[in-house]
Amino acid sequence: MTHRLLLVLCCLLLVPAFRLNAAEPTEKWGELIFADDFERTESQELKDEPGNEWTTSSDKTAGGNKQVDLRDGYLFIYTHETANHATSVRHEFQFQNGTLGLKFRLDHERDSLKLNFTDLGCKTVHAGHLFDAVVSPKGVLLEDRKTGVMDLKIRAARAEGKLTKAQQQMLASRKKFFPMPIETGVWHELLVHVDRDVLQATVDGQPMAEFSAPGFAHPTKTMIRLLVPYTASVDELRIWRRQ
Ligand SMILES: [Ca+2]
Ligand SMILES: [Ca+2]
Repeated sequence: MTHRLLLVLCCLLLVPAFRLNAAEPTEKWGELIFADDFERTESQELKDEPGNEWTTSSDKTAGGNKQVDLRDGYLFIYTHETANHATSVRHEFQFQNGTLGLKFRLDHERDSLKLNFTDLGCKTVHAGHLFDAVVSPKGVLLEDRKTGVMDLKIRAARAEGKLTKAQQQMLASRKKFFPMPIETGVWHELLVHVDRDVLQATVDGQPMAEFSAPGFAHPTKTMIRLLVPYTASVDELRIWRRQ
């Protein structure tokens, strides 16, 4: 029994802490409300089984084919050749202001990883879309979709090709791309800070994107969706709540 206890203690000590290149104390990001290091395996390798209350879109968008694979202590996400939509990997949480951190790896130039902040209870938008932070080998995109392309009235006008000039200008003001090469094939650390109407992203400790838009201030962010159109790997996901 004592040996087992020692083994457990040793394992706990060996679990790597969330390390950041920037020597910032994480305390100022608020209360840590969720952490996942993906140090587990499925009971089978035919279907998605990410565990820890993650859900995936594979039954709905890919005929139930496996698209989310726990491997070597991280989560590999890919979109099956028969899928009709980017794979979505979802977890509930709740904050108004807070920080989401994770490690990610993109293996190909076409790869990207979208962090889609969601509130399925928000009825003015399509499918709960509030805003996105998207990383790709070319840089980071920040986009308010709540008051932009996912607003139901804007979405309908867009589908009918009836956007006014003013609406087009408004949509252009809801997103910003921050170019910066992000090396493929290696792990990076991403932090996304949400504070009122400001969204900020750092990669490997470098503040590289900051943008303000009204949708970021939505009071209840209640779900994160990781959206992957090709492939992406994630690990050491953390969520801190400030408010
Ligand atoms: Ca891990
Ligand atoms: Ca696996």
